[in-house]
Amino acid sequence: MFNNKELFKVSFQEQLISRLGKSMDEATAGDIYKILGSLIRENIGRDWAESNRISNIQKEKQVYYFSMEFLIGRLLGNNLLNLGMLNTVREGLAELGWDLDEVEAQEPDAGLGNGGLGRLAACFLDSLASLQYAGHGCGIRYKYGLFEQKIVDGHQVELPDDWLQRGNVWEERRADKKVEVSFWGRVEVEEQDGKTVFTTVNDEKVWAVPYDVPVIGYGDGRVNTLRLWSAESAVDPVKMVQDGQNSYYQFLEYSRSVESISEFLYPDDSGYEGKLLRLKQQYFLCSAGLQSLLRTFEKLELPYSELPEKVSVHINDTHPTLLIPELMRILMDHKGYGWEEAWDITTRTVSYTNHTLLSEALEKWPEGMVRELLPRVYMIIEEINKRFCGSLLEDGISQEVVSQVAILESGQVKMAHLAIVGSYSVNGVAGLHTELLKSDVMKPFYELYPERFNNKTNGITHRRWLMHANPELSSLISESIGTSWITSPHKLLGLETFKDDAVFQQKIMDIKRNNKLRLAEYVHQKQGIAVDPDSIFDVQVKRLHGYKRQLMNILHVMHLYNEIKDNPNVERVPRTFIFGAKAAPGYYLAKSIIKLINVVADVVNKDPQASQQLKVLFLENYSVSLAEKIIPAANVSEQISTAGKEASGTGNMKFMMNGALTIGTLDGANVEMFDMLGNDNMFLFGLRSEEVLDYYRYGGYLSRDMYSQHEEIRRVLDQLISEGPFCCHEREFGLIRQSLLDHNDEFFVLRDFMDYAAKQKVIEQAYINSQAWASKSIVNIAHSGHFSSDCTINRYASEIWDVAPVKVEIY
Ligand code: 26V
Repeated sequence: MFNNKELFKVSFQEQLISRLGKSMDEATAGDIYKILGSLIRENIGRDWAESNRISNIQKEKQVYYFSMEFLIGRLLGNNLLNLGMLNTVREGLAELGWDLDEVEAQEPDAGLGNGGLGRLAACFLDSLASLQYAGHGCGIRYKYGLFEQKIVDGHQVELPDDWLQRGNVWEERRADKKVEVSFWGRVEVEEQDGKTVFTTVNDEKVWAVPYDVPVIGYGDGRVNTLRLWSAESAVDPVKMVQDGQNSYYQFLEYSRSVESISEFLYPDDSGYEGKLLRLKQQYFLCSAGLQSLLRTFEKLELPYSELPEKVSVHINDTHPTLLIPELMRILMDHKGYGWEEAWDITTRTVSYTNHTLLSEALEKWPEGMVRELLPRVYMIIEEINKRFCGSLLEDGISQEVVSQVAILESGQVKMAHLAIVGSYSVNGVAGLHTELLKSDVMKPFYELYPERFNNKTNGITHRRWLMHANPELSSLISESIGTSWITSPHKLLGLETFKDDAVFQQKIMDIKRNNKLRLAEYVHQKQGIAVDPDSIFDVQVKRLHGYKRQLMNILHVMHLYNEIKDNPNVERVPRTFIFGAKAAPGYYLAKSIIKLINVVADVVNKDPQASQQLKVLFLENYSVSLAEKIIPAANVSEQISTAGKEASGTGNMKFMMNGALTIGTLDGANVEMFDMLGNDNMFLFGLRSEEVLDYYRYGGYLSRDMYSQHEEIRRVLDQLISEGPFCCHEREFGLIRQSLLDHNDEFFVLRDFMDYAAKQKVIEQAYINSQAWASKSIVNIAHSGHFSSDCTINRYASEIWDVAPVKVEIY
């Protein structure tokens, strides 16, 4: 039906009448979206069922990717693309008087994630299904996703993201598959027939109800499942109230507390302390997800010793680590296995990805909190710790090392330690990150279990980030090298032969300009600011964090402003600096940096002289759908984190794939980009990670020296607090200044500033030679196939999970 335009138009109009009782001229964009969504759901129903059935009959190994975050964004356009129906639907709708882009914009973003980690999970789901792996997502159906950001008077204000308000066309509530999850209570230990039996009494039970979202692969018919769990009250209100002891008000309180479990996504906060509700969320996901996958496994009627051959459970960071003691609990308390056997099964089933080197981001929970909320799980963690430490001491490992690696230490449960001890694979997300895990952050563990550690450099799905976000570029690529790159993204390398082809270069430049025009139009409509499409679009979009150094970028903009004011007649290439970033609600310094960006933007954009050569934009509410608009329009990609701090970065890959050139440090996956691109095609600057580490270890850096040695630095730092163009926000900007001067500039902003400014000058010169620039841009696109998440997922599949693609034939 979707392959034939006329048929599509007829069934579309029929559905509109039968479901909504409306004709085409009465329908709103929201109606069109809803009908289109439900048509797709109907259309894939058979494939979805068939994928599940085939999985069951063929008894193939299943991968379950557990993540507290899936930052999916919108699904309509990508689903149509993967089903091969995008063009038919676009044309059909156009003939019915509707623009598909406008219809797509009706869909709220599913913002169930903070940033890189959550978006990675979403890209992985797309690749798993497109490569025909039986790999499913397991997460939480938060009622509220990551907050919506408004900028009011230059400040960030957070609003709730009520994304489900108008329903969700993609999800299917599966009440028949609900499971019970239990909290609190007390563990009773009894001896029965020579066996110790553990029973938790007086616990509080909640229902976990799954909502299934189909994950539609590109091309050949596999539809996997993203199962999102929602918490519902598990007691019968009539019974509870009739029981007498529990009043109506107690019932309401209980039901509210249950529903709060899946109420909202926690923002990734640098000053975050373990919150009870977050721990509840984590256990809720682990327990519900495990029970559900074990139910499926049990249909195979195999002994649990074969679980690792049939199931791979992957944990996205340590957030789902409670899965390890939970699986032990189920195997021992419910399936009758002894400790050794249960431990063997568990550690052969679970694998773990680390996503951060920042010590403050390594999860720890107060022991008392875990003990009270999850008494039986806590006993198991204690036993894992006791056996682990005991065996190390037996092997002659020193007490000092043992306390470094212990799971329970100083009244805390260290989740990364539990994850490493309880899994068979630990991976970092870029080469440098993995090396730093091995040599620094997780060194004692690497010495104990070297074979467990491996690298899997992150990736991004080229279907969303190139084909869907940049259709013109995709068409040009297919016209030039054929379409095989779509299923074999490394074939983008074929573009390199066009790097000196003037006609091709011109086409690349035209496409970029069109994308810039589209973004300019969006900006004009949102903010009323006119931007010059021939200026360099220089973009930094990502979460706001000290180590990502948006501060260095905006200080540099202030410096450029000063230069223009000093020498207004010097000719410069006009630049538009574009920022997009959410700061965690409790991260004061990050929020002050947002304010600074907005103040600078206001001053620069309103200055009749400077605004000819310089514009600054802060785009509100950075999200997946906004990223899809911004990234294809970028000329320069800012990847400027302090070396050794960004585990990988994935924005860097998205920009590269869309032909932007990177100014960056040798950090995260930038290192691997540089290995492929070299100095000709990437702009490198700043300290190397070893230098940064040396400074941390041995000292030797005084930020005040930078202030006294460099007039340019002194001037912008003083402008933060003095009368002058950017005045007067002394209190807020004073703190920014203090972080640089009084707290010795933790992220080496001033240390790298001059080198950064110099590289920016090189960029300006390079941009003037537009053909050479286009040529570099082509080289970037050509090499970006390496960063397709298809390549990453193939490596996870063969090197960690030991699974192969399974073709689903639909008859
Ligand atoms: C921590 C917390 C703590 C409190 C509650 C919510 C929350 C959510 C997330 C996190 C940890 C975030 C770690 C993270 O996002 N790492 C990023 O992972 C990307 C994918 O691997 C990678 O590209 C980025 O470099 C890395 O910063």
